[in-house]
Amino acid sequence: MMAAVTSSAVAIPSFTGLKAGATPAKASATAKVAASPGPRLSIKASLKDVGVAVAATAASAILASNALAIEVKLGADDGSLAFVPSDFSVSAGEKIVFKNNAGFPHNVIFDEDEIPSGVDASKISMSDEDLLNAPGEIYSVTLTEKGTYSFYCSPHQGAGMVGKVTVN
Ligand SMILES: [Cu+2]
Repeated sequence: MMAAVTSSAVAIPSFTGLKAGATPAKASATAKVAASPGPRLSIKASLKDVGVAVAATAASAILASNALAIEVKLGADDGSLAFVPSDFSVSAGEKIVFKNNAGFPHNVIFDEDEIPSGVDASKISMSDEDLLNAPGEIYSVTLTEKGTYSFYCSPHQGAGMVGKVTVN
């Protein structure tokens, strides 16, 4: 189990690192790097994650390397109320596709107090009344400001359906 956790957690930063080299960094994002806790914290957090998220995280990293997008399941395959993966990294400008998987309806709301300053939570979140009801339904968002973003599913926040993405 620990070996699987380590390899999946390392796969994501090394992949995003490759893309960062291929894509010129936006000048506006440069100032944010110093203020950000950086990717190290998120790697440590990922290492603490255990359970069903692990295999799915590795699969998502493979998907991302092919499609320049990361897919996040809404609801785990075992039906538990969770984002899978729940803690991940993307490159600035990489598309994040949230896809209904199990236990819906779900939505995706970014926490206005836990996103980089200057980012408008309402512009990256679904509407609070909007829900993804059908199997396979998706919500896509692209984040361009570097930093750490927390998000949750409003119907299931109390049940622990929360997540975090680090934009590098
Ligand atoms: Cu939900």
